[in-house]
Amino acid sequence: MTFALFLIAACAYTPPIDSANPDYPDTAGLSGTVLVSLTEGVPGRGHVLVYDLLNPPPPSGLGSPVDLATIAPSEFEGAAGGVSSAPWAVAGLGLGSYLVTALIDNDENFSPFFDFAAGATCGDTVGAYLTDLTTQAPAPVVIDSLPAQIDGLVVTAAKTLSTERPAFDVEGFTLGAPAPFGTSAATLDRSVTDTPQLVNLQSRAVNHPLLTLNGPEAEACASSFLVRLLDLDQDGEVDPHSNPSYAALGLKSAYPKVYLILAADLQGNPVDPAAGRYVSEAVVATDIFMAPYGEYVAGDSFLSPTLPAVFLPAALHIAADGTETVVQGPDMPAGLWATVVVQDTGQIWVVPNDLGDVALAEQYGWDTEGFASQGPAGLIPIQ
Ligand SMILES: [Ca+2]
Ligand SMILES: [Ca+2]
Repeated sequence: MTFALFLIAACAYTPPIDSANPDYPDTAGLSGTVLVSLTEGVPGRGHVLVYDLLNPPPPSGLGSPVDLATIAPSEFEGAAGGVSSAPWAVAGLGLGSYLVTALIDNDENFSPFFDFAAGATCGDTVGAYLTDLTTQAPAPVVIDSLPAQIDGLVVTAAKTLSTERPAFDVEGFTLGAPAPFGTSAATLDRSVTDTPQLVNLQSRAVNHPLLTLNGPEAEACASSFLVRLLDLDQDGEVDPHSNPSYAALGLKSAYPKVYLILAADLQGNPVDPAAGRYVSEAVVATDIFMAPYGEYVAGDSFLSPTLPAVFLPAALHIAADGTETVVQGPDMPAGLWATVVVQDTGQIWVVPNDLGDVALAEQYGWDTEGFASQGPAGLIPIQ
């Protein structure tokens, strides 16, 4: 088997298993209405996605849904170019706190069964069950006793995405500075701490029977990286990274977020899930976009076809029991690492993914040409 199984378990979308069973009483159900607000057209297929609050979806986490309700386009009532509504319901939930989100798949290319197709594309409308409509803050739904049934939850989907998912290839590594200023390197080295090491990502097009993404050159819905140079305190300077030890290195706060996740050892043997997860953040090298190289200032957001990210030889180890430990330098395991890019729209792309799974492609009769970089070859070696 390939790395896809690991990825699904680790960071990508997992097809939810609805454990609803009317004969099994100790579960909870949720139901309500989805309100979709569009400026033109009618809603496509709707998906209400339920997440564990402790494992939230991007951009605040890398969680996968624990349950899903699908709404056929014909179930929406309302006029074109206005507000439409439809009922939704899920069942079989356990105790816990949940986030409820909505994805209206207006271009009909969402599939929960393949990781590369299980995300919101440009033109889809997204939203959530909200605390209040002013702050747009998602509200947790708490289930503190079983059985339970909570009805009347209104999920509002009013944000139609104008950006595409950030599909990318791993272009290579440089030492000292982003390409073309740095020196190219064959791999990343966890023992090198005195010279910045960069992972260079290149956005790409996807032409596949289940998913078409424009390349970075497209005028609309380009599959570029949406870079935001955060300046939340509005002092004219890009804010320091929220992690103080990263900020001490001069790293800044910006989107996209780039995460490396250990997938296999250097020989390609997938990691044992029982050993927990290793996650390292590679921080976008914002300097490349600012003077003297670039033209952007704090607070700007713009599309870039390339994304250099600084690799720091440190990772968070999340044990199977949830215990978190930071490992640095040689204590960080050598191996092959997957890459996740998270935009602040919540859109993500993961390499490797099912596009590069040759066995899966053969099973479904898909063409694998052009997708080798989306398979195991796209894993990043860290020695
Ligand atoms: Ca879509
Ligand atoms: Ca600032």
